[in-house]
Amino acid sequence: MTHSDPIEVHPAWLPAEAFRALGSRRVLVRGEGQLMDTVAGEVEQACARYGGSWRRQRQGEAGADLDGSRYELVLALTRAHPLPSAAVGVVERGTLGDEGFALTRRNGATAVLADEPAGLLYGLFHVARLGEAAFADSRPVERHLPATPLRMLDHWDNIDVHPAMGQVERGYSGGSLFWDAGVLRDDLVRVRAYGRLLAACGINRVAINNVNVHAAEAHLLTDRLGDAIAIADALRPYGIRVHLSVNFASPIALGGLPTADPLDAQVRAWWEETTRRVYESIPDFGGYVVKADSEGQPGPFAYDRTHADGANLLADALAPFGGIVHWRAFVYNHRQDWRDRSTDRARAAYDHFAPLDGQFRENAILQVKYGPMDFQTREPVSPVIAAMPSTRVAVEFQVTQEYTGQQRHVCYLGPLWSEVLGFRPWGAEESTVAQIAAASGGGLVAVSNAGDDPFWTGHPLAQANLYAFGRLAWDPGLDPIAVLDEWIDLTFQPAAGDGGAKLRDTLHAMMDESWHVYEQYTAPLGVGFMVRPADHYGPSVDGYEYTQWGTYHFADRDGVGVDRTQATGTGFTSQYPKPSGEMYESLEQCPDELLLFFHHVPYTHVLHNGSTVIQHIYDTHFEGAERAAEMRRAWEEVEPGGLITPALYARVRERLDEQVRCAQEWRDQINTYFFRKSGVPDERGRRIY
Ligand code: GCW
Repeated sequence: MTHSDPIEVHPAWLPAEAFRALGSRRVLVRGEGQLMDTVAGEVEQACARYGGSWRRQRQGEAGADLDGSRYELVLALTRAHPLPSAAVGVVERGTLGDEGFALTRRNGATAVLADEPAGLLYGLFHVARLGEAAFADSRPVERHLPATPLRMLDHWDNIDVHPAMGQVERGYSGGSLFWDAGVLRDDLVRVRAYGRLLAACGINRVAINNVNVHAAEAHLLTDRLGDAIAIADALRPYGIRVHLSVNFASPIALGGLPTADPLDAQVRAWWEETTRRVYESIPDFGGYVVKADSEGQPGPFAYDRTHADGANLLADALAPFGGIVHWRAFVYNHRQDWRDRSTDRARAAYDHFAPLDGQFRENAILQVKYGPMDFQTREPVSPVIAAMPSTRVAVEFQVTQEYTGQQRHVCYLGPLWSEVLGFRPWGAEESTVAQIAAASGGGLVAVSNAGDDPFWTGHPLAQANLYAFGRLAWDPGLDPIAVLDEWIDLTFQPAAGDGGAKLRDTLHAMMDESWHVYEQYTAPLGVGFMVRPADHYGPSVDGYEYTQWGTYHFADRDGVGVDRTQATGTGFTSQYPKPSGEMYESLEQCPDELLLFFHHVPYTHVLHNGSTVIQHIYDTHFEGAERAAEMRRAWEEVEPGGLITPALYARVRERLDEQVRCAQEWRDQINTYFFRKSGVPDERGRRIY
């Protein structure tokens, strides 16, 4: 692959250079199975390129040349027999689980051990991440186990180009990796490469089609199952299992039944038989994802049944095969009357689902968006996460930047996710969101941002978000800035050397706080939205104010914000346990960044940071737009070369122009709007229109 041709697919965080260190060593690979073949294939390629040598040892095969001491890197299953000497006594067999691995270095050899092949695959990519450091000094035994076995991406890809939503709903990276205008792509090489990238950051499941399941897509379950089979075949070598989003009304649409009632015997039989056929062709099929009774999608309400009835129907069909149903909690009234101040969209998921705790089958997972509204730049953690102790709960993030700049703006989301994952609803001594999701057996899910764009993600720097989601799903305790560093070093490998230090500093300067910068120039203090309706890009302060969608800010001449308190508002704060509920209820304790999510306050209200709300709005908007301009200045100083190809440089540059323009537009519309509403001038006399 040349790096100057703009239509070449960008290698993202797996350029050949990432394998230089291991590819120039003597490597022994020990173990059988499809994933071991993948590991061996990776090692073979790397050694062919960088002059190393490698040997695959088969089960039971012995010989002088197989003594581990001849090798600088040994990748072996703990059940390997005989175990290469470098790997003897490193870990006790059976303690690393299905996906974990152990790594150590002693007597000049690095050993990676795993109980199962998937663990060695993750171990191999870990060695790539370490680069030369994997072969320097000695290392005590490190054990790496994922926090949760469920680390999943949802694609919102359509088979047919949807008239309003296009090939990929909320996709900003070109077309779908899987389908092109109604047909499965004939060449799935890119899908395999995608699986490789995902495995290298720790993802192990992908739902391939949009949760809004339209007519053609519903057929993936039956007569278009071939598409899913082909995609599963392309992803399987990297340990990734395929899931399908299904339409709840499928028994009617596909099965010709008069009903989709979850308690109807024929409906149950239809799902059982359909599911059995899926497993006949895809034995490692992951399961179903369902958006039901939400934004027009069919669901159990049509038959006076509950969401638990709906989810359990599918769970029962999947159970004999070890499959899972992900049932989404994104359910709310999208035909609200803006005049009605008692209905609060933020309350909806909890109101619908909390009473159903304990009613879901063991293989049903409730998939909850991280915030109560909809992937805003700033939201409190959804109260549903702490409200369902007897339910498996998965937390859902959005890697695709629907509300965070649509991959035209630099917005590194690692810090947002890390904050959510580390939040403790019951207070300082209690579980974090990440622990709740893992302990409940729910795991983490995110909407993918990848497409057929040559850079995968539209904005090349948005690759970091995909990488970071995988890494945080594997280990939610990682520092998101350290994860960014990993991504920089892998993607722009020469940056790891001296010449790259400046590039790394530049990327950190642009990206570390980019989420915060984006927050500064968009909707203030957690109030959310203020985006252009429909496409959700760019400012439109009142765009949603008088609509049916339930996303209001209630600004008038005196103040702004949504009163969600128990005392005087919608009572949403009562959905939280102590102490988080009390913190949000109290005007004094509520964190500034969420103030307008929970309270309606006068413009003169003084924040913890000492500023009034109105002055804070002006200050953050001037500052945010200025910091976006600084990002562009920083990038202008980067010199294309090495892995910063001219095409990549130009793509980032062009997007920064748009970010700077759009940030100024946000600044001016927001500042002007609030100046006109409040009549309060900027203390610093800056230009407001
Ligand atoms: O964020 C909203 C999007 C919809 C999406 C929905 C969902 C797939 O605007 O496009 O539909 O969320 O999560 O289901």
